[in-house]
Amino acid sequence: AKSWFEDRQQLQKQMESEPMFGQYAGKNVLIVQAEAFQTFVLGQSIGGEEITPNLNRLIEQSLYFPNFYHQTAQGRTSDADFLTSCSMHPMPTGSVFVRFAGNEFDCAAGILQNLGYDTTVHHAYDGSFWNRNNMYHNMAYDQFYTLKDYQIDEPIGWSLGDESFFRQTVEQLKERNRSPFYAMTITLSSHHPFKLPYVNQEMNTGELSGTIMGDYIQAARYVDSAVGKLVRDLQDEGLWDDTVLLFYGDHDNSVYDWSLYEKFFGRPVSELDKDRIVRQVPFLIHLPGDEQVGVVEKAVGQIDTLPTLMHLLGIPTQDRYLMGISMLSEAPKSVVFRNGGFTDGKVYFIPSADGLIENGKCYSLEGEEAAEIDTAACAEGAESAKRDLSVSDTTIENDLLPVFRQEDGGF
Ligand code: GP9
Repeated sequence: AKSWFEDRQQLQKQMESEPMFGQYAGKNVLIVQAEAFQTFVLGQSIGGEEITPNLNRLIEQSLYFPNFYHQTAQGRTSDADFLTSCSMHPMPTGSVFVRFAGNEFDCAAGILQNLGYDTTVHHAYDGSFWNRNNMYHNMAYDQFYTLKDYQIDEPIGWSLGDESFFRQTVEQLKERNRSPFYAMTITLSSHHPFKLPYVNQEMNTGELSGTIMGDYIQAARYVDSAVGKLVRDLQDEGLWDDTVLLFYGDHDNSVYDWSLYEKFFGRPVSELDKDRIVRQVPFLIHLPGDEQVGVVEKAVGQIDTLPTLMHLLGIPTQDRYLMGISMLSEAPKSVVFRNGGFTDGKVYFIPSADGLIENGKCYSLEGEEAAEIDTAACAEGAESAKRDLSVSDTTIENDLLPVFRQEDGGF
């Protein structure tokens, strides 16, 4: 496993000579991990009304990654948190947060705390859910704001509405009055089954009204409004121009009735469409000053989030054990899914249940229309995906980071 990481560290080193390295050194970082928020609702309208008007505008002022994929497994929201914060794969069963909260990892909060950042995590729910209390302690957050730190003045779903959650989170950050800060926020209002109070249902969802998809779209619209208010709040508080904002979806919405998607898109969805719809979640980075704006088409995944942040902040990672690669780097990469599937942007591999590569499905993404091709074209990538997953599993199961560091001569 260590030699795999050494190769990865060489690729990661490449980012230090790339243009954006360190361009946002010392800036605040605010992360929004949005519950079950998927890419397919972005840029879409129903009856002429945009579902996500605020995010659509924010994307135009940000670096946007349309080919970003979640890589979560059974640990759902906690897996997304682990992937993005610690740049390793989730386990095939259970949640790393629950099973391995005592391990050593190289996570964002710890790295940034060492460099003088104030590190906080905010989630308006029971702190013990997903074993967060223990895992966040391990990840070196200065404070974990949980349900008990919020006033439930907007009751929605499991606890507090995202609008109030963001407003109170900005107040918490102001009260702390420390900079630079690294704040991770985890939303909740768009949790399955997406039923919002009537007053929060802002959209007319047309023929989807009364279906779970209609409810999901209402929830997406509500989250979009909450993000719009968060941005205005950050502007009003004078934080906007000093803060790198990341927004991403954690995982899919567990709605697998494909007739609803066919209604939504007004066209049939293929097997490949289904796999991509389930795995694609939004990812955008808003950078202070609106200086860096554009669409990055590269295929990237949640595991690449931490290296990307390190790239922007100018923090070298060649002595860290991160499995991702900066999304802003030219280094080639593929996105590996927990089921053994992968994509490098050119091909897309869907594995079969028996795990035999020749029984999987390999698609070419090049050309006008995606087309199924011989699995031989995906064989090397699928082998490499297996290796990545097994390196991650071995490292986590045996808590190898302290061993690696000892071999490196201490840390
Ligand atoms: C609960 C929230 C939901 O705290 O993070 O987690 P999920 O059920 O989506 O994994």
